[in-house]
Amino acid sequence: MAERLIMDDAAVNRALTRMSHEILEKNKGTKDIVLLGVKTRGVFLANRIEQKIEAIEQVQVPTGEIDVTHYRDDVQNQQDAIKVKSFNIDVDINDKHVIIVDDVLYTGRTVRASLDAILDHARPRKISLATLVDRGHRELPIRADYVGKNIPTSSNESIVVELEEFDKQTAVTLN
Ligand code: 3GP
Ligand code: 5GP
Ligand code: MG
Repeated sequence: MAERLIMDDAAVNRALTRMSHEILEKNKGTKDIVLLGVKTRGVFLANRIEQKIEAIEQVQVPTGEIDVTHYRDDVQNQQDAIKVKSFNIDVDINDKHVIIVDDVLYTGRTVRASLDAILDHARPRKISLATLVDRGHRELPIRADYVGKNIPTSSNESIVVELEEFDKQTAVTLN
């Protein structure tokens, strides 16, 4: 199947700038906000949003990362020991407004796993979701509060997200 460029570097940057403004507008500033990036690329996106918010508001929003590999309901051998080990949030999220940041939202199972991981260990006041791409096909009642771009896909297509912090360039392509 032919590759199709959906967002170039500038488009990704603009989308993240808009999402940062939306976060600030909807929450009337940065109070109590904590950004949690879902490994791998969600972590870099959360860092980019943190930097944009700092440029706009001169406030550093606490930003951490979350690895939900062992919380996914389609992963076998989920032992509690592994669950505890995989929870590695180094910021205090109790009574905070946690914004989960991920690259692609698809079935919603990763977000469900993130909610599970977070709520097993803390009680945030509120949890929201930001995603660079929403490709549809939800299997759970989950939606994003902040979306970079809605990209309708068929199940056999895949969205490739590249970020220059991790890949050789920044781009979103449909394969
Ligand atoms: P990420 O670590 O940036 O999220 O899930 C591991 C990687 O595989 C992800 O990188 C994601 O980009 C890529 N990927 C591509 N298609 C899929 C898919 O359908 N499901 C999952 N879980 N990951 C996918
Ligand atoms: P979900 O759990 O919602 O089905 O999928 C979300 C997670 O799987 C995201 O963290 C994302 O990295 C990955 N994912 C699912 N579909 C795709 C896709 O088409 N492209 C990419 N890059 N990642 C995907
Ligand atoms: Mg991801």
